[in-house]
Amino acid sequence: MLIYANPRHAGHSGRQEMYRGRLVPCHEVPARLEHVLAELARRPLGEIREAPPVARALLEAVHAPRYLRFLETAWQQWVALDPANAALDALPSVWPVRGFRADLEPANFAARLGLYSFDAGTPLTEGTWAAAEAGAACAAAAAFSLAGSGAPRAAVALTRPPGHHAGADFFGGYCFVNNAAVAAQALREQGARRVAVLDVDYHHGNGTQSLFYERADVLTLSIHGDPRTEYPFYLGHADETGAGAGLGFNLNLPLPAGTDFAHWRAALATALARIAAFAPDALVVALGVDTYEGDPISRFRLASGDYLQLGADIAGAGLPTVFTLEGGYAVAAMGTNVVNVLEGFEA
Ligand code: SP5
Ligand code: ZN
Repeated sequence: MLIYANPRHAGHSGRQEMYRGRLVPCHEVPARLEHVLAELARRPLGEIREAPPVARALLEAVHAPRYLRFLETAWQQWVALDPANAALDALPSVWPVRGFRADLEPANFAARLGLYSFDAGTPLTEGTWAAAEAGAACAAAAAFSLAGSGAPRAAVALTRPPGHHAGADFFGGYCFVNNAAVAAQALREQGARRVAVLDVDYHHGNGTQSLFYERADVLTLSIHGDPRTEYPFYLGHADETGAGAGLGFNLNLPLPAGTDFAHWRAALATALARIAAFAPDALVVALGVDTYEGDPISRFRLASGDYLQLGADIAGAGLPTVFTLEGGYAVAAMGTNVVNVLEGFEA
């Protein structure tokens, strides 16, 4: 398999996220990806490459242009408010909920930060845009690498920050640019007639679901902690099945906190059966390993060895596959768990 690494990822390094009235250290840290790279050095699975720049038109096929323009210059605007802000992260604290105007872009920076976000857990830092854009470039390059004769069966985008919570015009859940959606859109644009996006992160992929909710050419599926108790709460329920032309092309498989691999794997079998019926030309896997039993913010009970089977089950779909990297916060186990999925896929 081909692996695309993001050379800019470490520039995105948040200090603190809001949790229960306190600012606590960020869970989504650069060391996560360094552990994956270290494990890939121990267990090589393929050539590791850098990606060429991502086309703006591809980003704009996924995200609103005004959102991308905001993200590009948000850090500079934040520091312009007060030079002392350079030592702080930008964290939103005000949002336009039901009944407010979301069509207007406020002049006030804090108001724009809130307009384009949905939580106070996702700090925007000096290197956030560069990291997110370079991560999307990895996702696009991974998708494009699967075309043509002699193409590999699978390509991996080592994306950081993650992407699956980001929607057309909002960031949140540690995500800014939806890398899995960029990969799916790139696959469509290079000729795949139908693409499935399977999200195995502990948290529902609300951004990916919302981006494709009214489309029949991209089937979205997510296996995740039940949003009645788990983040992101407001989306990811079983009765969300798509709308308009996309009706029937979204499948949510929420599972209770405490779910072990045997029960998780049964949900995966349901998802894979739906994918087989859809008969896509390619698959995108939004690969979070926060389903791990040791994850500090999640409550499934997958063991490190289970990820080998998970990868093998996904390989059983028999499809050209792009992996994007999503969550996983047991930092020291991150390399083992991610590389186990990829090794299981290859076996
Ligand atoms: C990509 C991804 O996995 N995003 C997850 C975002 C979760 N944000 C909410 C985290 C709540 C933190 N709870 C801390 C519990 C400490 N015991
Ligand atoms: Zn997650």
